[in-house]
Amino acid sequence: MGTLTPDARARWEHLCRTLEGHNYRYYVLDDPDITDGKYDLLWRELAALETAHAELCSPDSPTQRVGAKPSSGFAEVAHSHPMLSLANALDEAEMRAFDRRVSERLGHESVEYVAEPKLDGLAVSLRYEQGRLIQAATRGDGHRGEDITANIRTISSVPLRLRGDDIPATLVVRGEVYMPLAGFQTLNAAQQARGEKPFANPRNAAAGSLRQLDPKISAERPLTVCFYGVGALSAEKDIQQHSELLAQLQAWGLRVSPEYAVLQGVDACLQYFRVMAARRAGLGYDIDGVVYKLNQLQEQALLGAVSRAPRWAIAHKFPAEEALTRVSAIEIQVGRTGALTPVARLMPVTVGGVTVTNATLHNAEEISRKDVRVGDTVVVRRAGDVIPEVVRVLMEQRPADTHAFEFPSICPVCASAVTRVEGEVVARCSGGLYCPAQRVQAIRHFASRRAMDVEGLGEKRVEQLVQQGLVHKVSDLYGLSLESLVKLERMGDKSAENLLLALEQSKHTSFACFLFALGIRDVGEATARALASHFGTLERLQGADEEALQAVADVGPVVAKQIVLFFSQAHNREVVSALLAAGVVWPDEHPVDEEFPLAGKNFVITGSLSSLSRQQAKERLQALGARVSGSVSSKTDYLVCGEKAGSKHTKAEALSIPILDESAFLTFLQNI
Ligand code: 5U1
Repeated sequence: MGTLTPDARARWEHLCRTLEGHNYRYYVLDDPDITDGKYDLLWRELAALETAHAELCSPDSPTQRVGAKPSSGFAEVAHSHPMLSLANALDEAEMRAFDRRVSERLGHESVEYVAEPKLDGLAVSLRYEQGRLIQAATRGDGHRGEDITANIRTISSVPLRLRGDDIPATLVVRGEVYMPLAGFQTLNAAQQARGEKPFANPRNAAAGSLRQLDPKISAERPLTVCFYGVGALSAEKDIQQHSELLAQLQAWGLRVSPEYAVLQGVDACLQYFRVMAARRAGLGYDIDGVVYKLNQLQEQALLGAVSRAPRWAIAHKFPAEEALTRVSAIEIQVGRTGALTPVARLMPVTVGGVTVTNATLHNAEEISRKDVRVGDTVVVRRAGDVIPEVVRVLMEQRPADTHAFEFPSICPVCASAVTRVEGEVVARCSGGLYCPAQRVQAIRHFASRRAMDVEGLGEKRVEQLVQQGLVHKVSDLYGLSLESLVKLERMGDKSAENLLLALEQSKHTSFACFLFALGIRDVGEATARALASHFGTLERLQGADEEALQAVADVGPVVAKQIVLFFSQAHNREVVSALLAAGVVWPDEHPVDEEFPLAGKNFVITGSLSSLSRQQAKERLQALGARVSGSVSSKTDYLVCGEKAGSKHTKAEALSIPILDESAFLTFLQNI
């Protein structure tokens, strides 16, 4: 190894900068100014210098995209700011309705939007600190994703360092990783040549490529990325518009869609949609619609978000793809809550690049309205990730010997009576946890990733445990022994040990995951989180009556009733006690109340504040345990009101909610 001369270091620096510059022109600007051959020469010179002088090696060097070693799994990453999803508009009327809601809320005649194609890939979040890529994560459940940093670093269009001299201290940038069609076709040809299964579509290929434990495999896959927003941006920059933000991301070296456009009003949006639909087949990558966002960031902040999606953005989806096939059987599935869902088993058919063999028929009413029968030729449709559905029957092709489907009056799994509550379309098995199908689904739900996260408890395994009588209720999982497990078919010593280990590990959970895992009717993840942060402890939650429960922002009368009903039933209380006795624990939601003096309090912030931004005010309140939401309701405890407050002020007055102007708010914070 030679001595490192100042000249060699300077040459190394120069080569790194030059190659970064060429990467930027090629991947971000789509305007290369050097041939591939010349680029290769520079790259090799850099690699040779680094081989000769190991001390030059830096993780940010353009040669270092494929260096990481395979790992044994993906670590979990908590998103500092939730990764939201998008509400959908499925046709022009829904798009116009969205625009009307936005215009009314803002009090504007015509709204300015930014439009861009909706890429059919995987959402990712990248964190840059002092301009360096330090972490990349998948969306996961929006709050926690998987650490895919090593794989993301192999994507050439992802800068390892941001460009320019006005780089933010922190930038969390959000975008979509996808596989262009040309790369997808080459990859599939290579898969087939090796005798391996081809990927069904570019999205699956991109997902499979990102989830490789060996980054060298990801590096060989033709992935690219496009960024469309930020999760966090330290406050040095004064950016007022989403279009400015996109231009700034591009200037920092982050690829944004070359198709984005600023549009005035809904008609311009619909015209953009029509143009994109016409251009879709020739774009060279899959898109499934168009995304519109309010251009003014202040207006985005004013509208806020509901549950998982912002009110200031929408995805206008292209119509779903359809195909014809034959129904070979109609079966009934029994879900976790006993709901009976009729499912059509179909002759395999490809719809939008995916083979479909089952489609939902939703419920008894739907099946009789559409009159779907075994032997019928039907139109099936799939749109995005949703379960395929039977749209209609081609009556003219119906064979002579078909029979109308008779919806069962007893559960096909446990023979309990099927009941239907007045006014509800869903028919349910009345067997409760006596019904093995409900038990299997309840246990599957309990063990699922977003609940207790027990690896290795798939549907087949749970069915086996239930059938063999080893598990009757979720708490029995923690009583499983090695001896009983190894007696099961297809269960080796190693798998049994792994399952016991996974069960042991799952005991360390969070209060919210535990609540979600219990499978209380109507308590989804968001509600479980809201309950956990509001009540802090299981004792307080169990002791809450319907009125106290309704003080939680996500909880209305129906959900409150379900929660009270759940904890009033002796068998549920026994399961909860057994789980705690088995060692299920979670860290305190509010370790010391003095640290979270505003826990359980709901705030809304409106108007513009002069001494701090609304975001800063929100963060201060959240740090004190408060919940900050976007709209005033009877559950709001305080309205913080800056200059030019509008309808929220009026509504808060009407509901007699305490209103804090800026100076009262600052005094309030000081006195806490
Ligand atoms: N192009 C684009 N895709 N996409 C997906 N923009 C965009 N924005 C998103 C998502 C989930 O979310 C933000 C509006 C929160």
